[in-house]
Amino acid sequence: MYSKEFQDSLKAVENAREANIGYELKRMTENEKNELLSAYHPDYKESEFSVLAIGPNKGERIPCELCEMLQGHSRISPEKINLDDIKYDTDVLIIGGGGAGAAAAIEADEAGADTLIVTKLRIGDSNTIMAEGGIQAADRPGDSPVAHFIDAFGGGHYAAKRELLSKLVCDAPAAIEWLNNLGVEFDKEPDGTMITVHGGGTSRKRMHAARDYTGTEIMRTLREEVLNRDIPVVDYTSAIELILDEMGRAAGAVLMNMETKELMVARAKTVIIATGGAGRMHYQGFPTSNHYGATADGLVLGYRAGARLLYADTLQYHPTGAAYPRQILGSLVTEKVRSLGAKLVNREGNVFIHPLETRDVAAAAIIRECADRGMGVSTGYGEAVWLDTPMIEIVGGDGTIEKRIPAMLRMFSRCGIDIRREPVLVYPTLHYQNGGLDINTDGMTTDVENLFAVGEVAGGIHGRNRLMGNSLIDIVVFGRTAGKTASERAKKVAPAHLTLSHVAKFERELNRAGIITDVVSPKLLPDYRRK
Ligand code: MEZ
Repeated sequence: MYSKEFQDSLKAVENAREANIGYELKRMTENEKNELLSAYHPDYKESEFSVLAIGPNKGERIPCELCEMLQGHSRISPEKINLDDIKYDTDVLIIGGGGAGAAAAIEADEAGADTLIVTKLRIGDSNTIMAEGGIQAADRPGDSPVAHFIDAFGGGHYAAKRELLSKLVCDAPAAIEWLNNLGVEFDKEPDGTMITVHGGGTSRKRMHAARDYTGTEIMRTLREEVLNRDIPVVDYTSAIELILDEMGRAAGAVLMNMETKELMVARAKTVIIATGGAGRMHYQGFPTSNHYGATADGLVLGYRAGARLLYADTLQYHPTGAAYPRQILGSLVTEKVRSLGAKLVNREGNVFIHPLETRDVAAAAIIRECADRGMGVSTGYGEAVWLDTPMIEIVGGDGTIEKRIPAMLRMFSRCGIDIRREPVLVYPTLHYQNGGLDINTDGMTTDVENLFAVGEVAGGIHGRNRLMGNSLIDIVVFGRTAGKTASERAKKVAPAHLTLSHVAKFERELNRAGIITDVVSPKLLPDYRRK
């Protein structure tokens, strides 16, 4: 039941609603945004960062929790692994069964390579299925890849690797067509035209969607295609270390059965890391919108094998994580809610930020509203602001919520909240890893030959902040490219001598740097047991 404070605040929001719908808050200037970010965005909280003492990014600042993982001990003693005892032998080994891994597998298979997916949970358990609001592609009249590039480059603070972003926006329309042909049920007008809306930071309506379960629908389709093609998938099996050949090229992985802990060797001619993000690291204590397995594994595997990270110090806090009630704390309240007309308002019912500012800016504005201005609503376990969802039905007409965002309606109605009539409480939630392994336009890591990284584990495509809908498109564009290239390269790789010497070398570096730790990595799963 709502407290007196809640009820007073709710009344204020209701009373201000009509006026707020017509109220157009100006967009912030570049300077205003920078000031806001440096004062309130978690990426700028210096006490939460450490400096790496070893490895390819030695000397760089990264989140303390990630630093611990990257400088942790291996799960294996390399000398105890018999690399001649090969359990799986394949051309292309794909680590991770989310959207990027599945897209890569389909293209590798299409190109004729023997392909194997290993995944520590089940195929489809991934952040892909957690993405709700949409997928971007400039394929409508009046839009262009150039406009898409400009929006994403600015939104990412001009830090994206231009060649990667350029590939993303140029290949996006074909990727949508590919998904459509595979059977993704995009929202369409009766004449078949795709319905598109704005997302934060977009200058054109280029967000395609399948209601508000876009990622789930895309994953459903990709998963079916993988299974229809009989591409082998080994579930509940994690990769815990990469294997290299004597030339330092990726050549397989040490796998671990998640239940029995049995260790196995997979030999491959090329390896694609598609392990996703890191929300379950709960950086700075934030809740997360991520799936259960998002624990930065791919960063650890790649880093130990010598692959450099790019922008590992920047994370995305989605502005609208559910803040109430507690059982859905941190769950995603899709940005599409704001695309459809809902505004963010404070405890007094005042609009304090343009609803479609980029995510980092909107998140920082919410944190400021709660931390500094005393304008948050106390939930009993934190502070939050309102997202005034009933505005959607006023702007779009009765039935809009049920038609366009049924998953949101269902999530809150299970908690006794009808978002058509009541606003919801939100606060930033850890949503996306902006940085990751440094790659080229083929999706291959810049430092380790024949090692590819696709999806959230890769860095540089979006710069230091990502726009909504650009990760669902990146998993398809770069997943497909990596699958094709990995398959081509696999044709030219002769079987070589396998080694884990990089793991032993990393352990020596830990010692030399005087790092004493009992952390073992990759983490694989979060630990929520009470200590
Ligand atoms: O790209 C995303 O992160 C996404 C679609 C999320 C959302 O708000 O729905």
